[in-house]
Amino acid sequence: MTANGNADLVIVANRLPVDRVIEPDGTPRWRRSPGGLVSALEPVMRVHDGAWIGWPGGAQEDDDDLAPFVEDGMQLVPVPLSAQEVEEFYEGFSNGTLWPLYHDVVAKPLFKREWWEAYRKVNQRFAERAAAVAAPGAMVWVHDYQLQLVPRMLRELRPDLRIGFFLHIPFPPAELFSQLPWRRAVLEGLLGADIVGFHLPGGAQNFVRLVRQRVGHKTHRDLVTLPDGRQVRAAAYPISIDAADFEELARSPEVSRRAESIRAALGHPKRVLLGVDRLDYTKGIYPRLRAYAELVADGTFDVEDTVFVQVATPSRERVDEYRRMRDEIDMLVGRVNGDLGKIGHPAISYLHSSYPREEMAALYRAADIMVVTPYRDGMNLVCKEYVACRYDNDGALVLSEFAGAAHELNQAWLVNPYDINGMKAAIVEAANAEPKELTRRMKAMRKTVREHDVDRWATGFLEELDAVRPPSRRRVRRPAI
Ligand code: GDG
Repeated sequence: MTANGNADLVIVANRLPVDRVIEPDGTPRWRRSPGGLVSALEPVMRVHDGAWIGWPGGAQEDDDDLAPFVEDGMQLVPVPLSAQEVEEFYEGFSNGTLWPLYHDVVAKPLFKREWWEAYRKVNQRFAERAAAVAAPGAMVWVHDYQLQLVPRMLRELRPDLRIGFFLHIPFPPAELFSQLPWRRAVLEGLLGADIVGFHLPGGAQNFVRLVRQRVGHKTHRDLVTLPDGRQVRAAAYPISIDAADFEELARSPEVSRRAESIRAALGHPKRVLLGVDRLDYTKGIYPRLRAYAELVADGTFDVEDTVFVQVATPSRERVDEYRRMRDEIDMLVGRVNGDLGKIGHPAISYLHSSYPREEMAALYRAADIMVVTPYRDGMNLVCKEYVACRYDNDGALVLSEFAGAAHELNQAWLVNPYDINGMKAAIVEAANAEPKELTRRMKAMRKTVREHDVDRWATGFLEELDAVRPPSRRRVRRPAI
């Protein structure tokens, strides 16, 4: 159906919603990788005869097995990357340049010209795939920092399309963004879209200001007017989770039993603190564990009745900065447990592993205090998942003010992750809060998460994109894929 250009809605994202797995007998097969984005978009994809374009993961040198295919009613279009492109486009420019630059330069971004060239080339490939599958006048929704040049490239190929872009990470202030040698090309890439979406109004404002300063276009509030009269809107669309689905999972007898067995395995402690993050230097795992260790060392918490469970999901392990950080955290956990743990009672139960969704829900159910302390985070879904799972209106959330989610979940104990004493005080306050106080805060946060779920996010964005006046249908060039 859609491989010949019939898709009314095209999602363009770095990854496909499936992973390529090789069976023991050597046959490759596709396995669904469930995530918030795909479950939010699945219903609209079906209604719209949708297609999803993305990298299947891994390196595809001479692979001829990557033709578009249909899975669960969705047309999936793999974009292959060579080993060199994985290194230069994905690990290099996306995760070694843009990721740290957009997260407050928490780590030093590397600016390498060959990485930029790979980024341009791969973005062009994504744009060509999208141009080939989109129906005339279709909506195309491009996602995230890996694909910022796609909107412009795609508009050049298909001026008839309505193009939306959403950035899942923060958009930095002009002072930081301006370090990027290719800043103007990135801004112009994004301006190919009709709507450029961010988590927070601050991101949209940073973008509009940069467009005015660096590209010289006219701007008024959230609107940019291009020389040809076309208008681009920059606005905030805070992402969320499928709250009802998470709550249902948390209420299931299996998850409840598993939550109890987690607490039993921890020795029935009085108090369980929990951290769940991709092992990423932006997530503030180190200062959080340090703050906790100091509270154990000074006797505020006793390892006999309190434990901190930290799940750190392996991530981007081939990028140097991630390897260094993993070593630092390994050392910290080893030292803290060596100095402060007792037989059968480590201060920190550290798990460098990834788990099924059911296990995540059980961990959220088992935890009295969820500690989420990124130095900078576009939104942070983990804290919303915790809130969705606390259907008894209990449990405390300690949340960094530098996570996008802090703008919505302001009944959490908000902390500055750079202020260790401040974090310690907030954790102690949360640990000693009266049940009534916990209920008051959790009830309010649950209302927010329930009312602003991922479906509302996706539908809200797409309705606005749908309302964009279809541009003229001159020059419809559709490259073959
Ligand atoms: C980016 C932005 C923004 C983690 N470990 C496991 C697992 N997870 C799931 C969590 C959560 C998701 O991964 C992580 O989402 P976050 O939002 O916390 O963080 P990023 O991965 O950095 O996401 C972020 C997001 O995009 C969306 O726009 O909020 O700011 O950085 O859903 O539950 N899930 C399973 N096993 C694990 O071990 N099943």
